[in-house]
Amino acid sequence: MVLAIAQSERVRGTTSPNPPVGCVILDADGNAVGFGATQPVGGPHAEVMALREAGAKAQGGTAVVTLEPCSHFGRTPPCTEALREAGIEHVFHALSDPNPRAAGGAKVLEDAGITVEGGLLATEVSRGPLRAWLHYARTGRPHVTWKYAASLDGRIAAQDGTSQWISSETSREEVHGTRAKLDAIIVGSGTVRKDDPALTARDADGMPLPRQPLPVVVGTSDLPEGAKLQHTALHLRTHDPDDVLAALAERGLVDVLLEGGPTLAGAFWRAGRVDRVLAYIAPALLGNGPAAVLDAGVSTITDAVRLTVEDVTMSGPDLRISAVPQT
Ligand code: AOF
Ligand code: ZN
Repeated sequence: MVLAIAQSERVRGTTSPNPPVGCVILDADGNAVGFGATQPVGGPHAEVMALREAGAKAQGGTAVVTLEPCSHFGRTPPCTEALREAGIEHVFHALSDPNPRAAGGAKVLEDAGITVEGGLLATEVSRGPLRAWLHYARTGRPHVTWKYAASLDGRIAAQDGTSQWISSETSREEVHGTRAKLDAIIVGSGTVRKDDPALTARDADGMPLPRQPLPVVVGTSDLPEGAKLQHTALHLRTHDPDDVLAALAERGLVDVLLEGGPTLAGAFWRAGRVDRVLAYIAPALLGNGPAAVLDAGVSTITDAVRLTVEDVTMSGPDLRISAVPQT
């Protein structure tokens, strides 16, 4: 399953609105003989890709998949049928498929005499490669990660507004890698006026990475003439997070990053539409600068938004914190 998760990770950001699923086929002796991951929409699912590589070696073998194999004719034929035809005798999966159209694969496989076991590394998969899609499948809304870089005292700029560069080069490079695996990046029109961002995913040399998320600008005012995002971004003339998310869901965008600034972040918090926080905290003090969120709807301590930290790691000299709101 660790290898299947690695396959999943490989295609993250290329499969929406479908989930990035990974699959490994073992032959009858337990050797890994086929690896596969979901192809872009309309293309083969992970199981079919892995079975193709395994060929005749799949006979009497085992399939390990991050999601329960689908049982339906969608844009592609059912994976349960492909597994059965290839002579697979055992299936291990991490998570059941929450999509009612595709679910029920485990039962179909068992009825065909194949042994099925679910729940393998379920937490790793549900917090990892399938997190955003699971949220989308359950709520119909894209999964929102709010990302920001701040000083140790929670400021995103100095008193005079200067903000380049709070976080380290290591952290900034890491953010570019993260961007390439996402469907969209959202910023407010205020950030466009102030910072004129390009919102592209670039490598260490500043070259664009092969996959680019859709830049999205939120706000009612026009973008300034000549702004880098003027002709590339989807401009949504609203301030309501739910309008934004509905527009993105309609375009099949599942995994989105909210990047700035503090006014827009506040609107998403007040609407309860932040699903995860990714904070880069630099070991610096800025004192009087603006805070990362402006008005999160908290007026007294009992209203504080409480989060659970999932992960803390160093990113160069900075701290990277991943946290999710408590429900
Ligand atoms: C799998 N393996 O690799 C993926 C699955 O429209 P379709 O035919 O592409 O089906 C999409 C649905 O299939 C999707 O909503 C999800 O329930 C499941 N995705 N299933 O067996 C895969 N990506
Ligand atoms: Zn399938």
